[in-house]
Amino acid sequence: MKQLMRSFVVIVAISLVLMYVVSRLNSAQGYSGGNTLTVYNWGDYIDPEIIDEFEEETGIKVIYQTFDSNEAMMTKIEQGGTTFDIAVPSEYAISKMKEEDLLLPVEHKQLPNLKHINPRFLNLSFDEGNRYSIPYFWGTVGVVYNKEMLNGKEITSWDDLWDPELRNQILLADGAREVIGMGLNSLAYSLNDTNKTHLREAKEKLDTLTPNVKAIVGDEIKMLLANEEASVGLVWSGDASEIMSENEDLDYVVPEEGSNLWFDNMVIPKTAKNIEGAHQFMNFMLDPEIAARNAEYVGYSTPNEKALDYLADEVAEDKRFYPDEALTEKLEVYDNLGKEMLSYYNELFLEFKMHRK
Ligand code: SPD
Repeated sequence: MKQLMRSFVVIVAISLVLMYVVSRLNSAQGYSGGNTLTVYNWGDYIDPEIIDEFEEETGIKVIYQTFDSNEAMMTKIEQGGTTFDIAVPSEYAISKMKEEDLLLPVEHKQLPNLKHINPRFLNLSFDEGNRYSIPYFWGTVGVVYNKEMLNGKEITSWDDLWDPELRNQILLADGAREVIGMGLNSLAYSLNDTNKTHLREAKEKLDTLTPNVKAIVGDEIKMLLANEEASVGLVWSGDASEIMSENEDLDYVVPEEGSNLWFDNMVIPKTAKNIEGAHQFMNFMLDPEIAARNAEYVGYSTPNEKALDYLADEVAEDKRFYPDEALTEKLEVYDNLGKEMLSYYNELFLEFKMHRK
């Protein structure tokens, strides 16, 4: 009997050690579950103190990873090596991920703070009924420019960027749809154009912008423009807003020919291990006070109506970053153009990058 008892204790002890080793290995590899939550977000897109507060309040440990394009994010999620509990794709990527069955439905019952979102940002065509995605930030694509460096010259149109006086003065955000989109918009084509002749025309027009392009860069675009390393940048509105608070010579414009209106929403990938934690995280980010502080920190526009009460009036009423519906109706939201067409956009963008070398 004693022998049996001893064997039992040894087996229990070995099992406990094994369970501990497996859980350590899982968290070292970024696997989530139990008391961890793996969040996959754009770079520079959250106030780190908010993550700390979420951890303190819920006892959940956040493993945080970043990406710099929808394409990179989708590839990683499709490959499935690391499992994520939360990701933050843009609208066309959400539509593609839904199509590929990569997302779990969101339980609205677990999100009491969802009521704070302005209905204008709910039930959009890429995710009717918000079955799979919950608004995080929104904005436009436009041009940030340094009024002093341009000697008072204003930028109003995409074509202004082709001015020979801007030689080596333009920084471009590293986004295929944004850059090819600028070429398309400058030719009065749609941002969702799938006509290959139009797309090639847009790429050829972009090639002629090459002498003015100083670099194609990621999040460092903000630091370079704020430090006046270049006078003009093709940026997402939130990046412009952030650097305009650091350099008062900067201004932001959405060119008159038109541009992109985008939405970044939180989703739960199908492979998520901590679905309850994912809902807790979503609801936490939807809290008006948290959403306001997050917007203040990253510079992007919050879809949370109640959060606007916590923001300074000059921020919440700035039409450059909180354009009203009359203005946004003139802008285009990217469609999910399908795998083949998205690859074609990427191919043209790569060719444009090579042309610069
Ligand atoms: N540094 C954070 C950038 C996030 C921008 N998201 C814009 C998506 C446009 N499709």
